[in-house]
Amino acid sequence: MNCIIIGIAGGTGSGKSTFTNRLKDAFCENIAVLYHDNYYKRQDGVPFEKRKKMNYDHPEAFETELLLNQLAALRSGESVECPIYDYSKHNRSDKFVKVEPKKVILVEGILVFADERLRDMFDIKIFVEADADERILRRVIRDVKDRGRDIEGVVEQYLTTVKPMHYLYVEPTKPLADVIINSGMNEVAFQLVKTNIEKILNEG
Ligand code: UZR
Ligand code: MG
Repeated sequence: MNCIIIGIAGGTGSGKSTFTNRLKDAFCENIAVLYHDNYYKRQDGVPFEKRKKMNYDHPEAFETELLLNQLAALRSGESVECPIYDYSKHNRSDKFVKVEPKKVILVEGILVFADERLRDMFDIKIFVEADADERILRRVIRDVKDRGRDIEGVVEQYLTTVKPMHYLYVEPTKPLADVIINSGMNEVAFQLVKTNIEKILNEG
């Protein structure tokens, strides 16, 4: 199947999931969306207290091979069963979601440009940028409200892994992007990308 794969990367809390989900809401069943976060490696044998302290901001934390295989399957017209991650457990859940092949596929995640194989699959690479202070503020609120964390834990995790890994692995992928968007809440950028996807979908 002739499809366009769009990679959406950016630091934690930059608004890339918000941006991606708005596109998903705008196009519903007409596009497919894969989240790299759902492909964090299974950690079934690791106790919860240890899982809590693991480095999830390193490219090795992901089972990127599975994402690559599923993207290739979608591209050849097959549907796939995508894993679903559970942040409150720091582990993959036992649930799956069926994703059907579509003409436009979005792939979102902090490190989707850090893997050359993945990068090579993208026809369009979008990096969502936001200042570090805004990102951490958003992250604190989100992790406490939606991901079952406490403030002390979020701050410790941010300082020990999230921040250093951001500068080692996420930020250096910014120059690899075709487009850099100034925050995922940017309405003008959203409309530009949306119009572009509409054009691709209407091209028969
Ligand atoms: P976004 N993450 C967790 O906190 N726990 C997990 O079990 C798996 C992932 C975090 C991860 C990364 N970091 O910064 C973030 N840590 O999820 C990526 N530590 O998600 O881009 O939505 O912020
Ligand atoms: Mg996100």
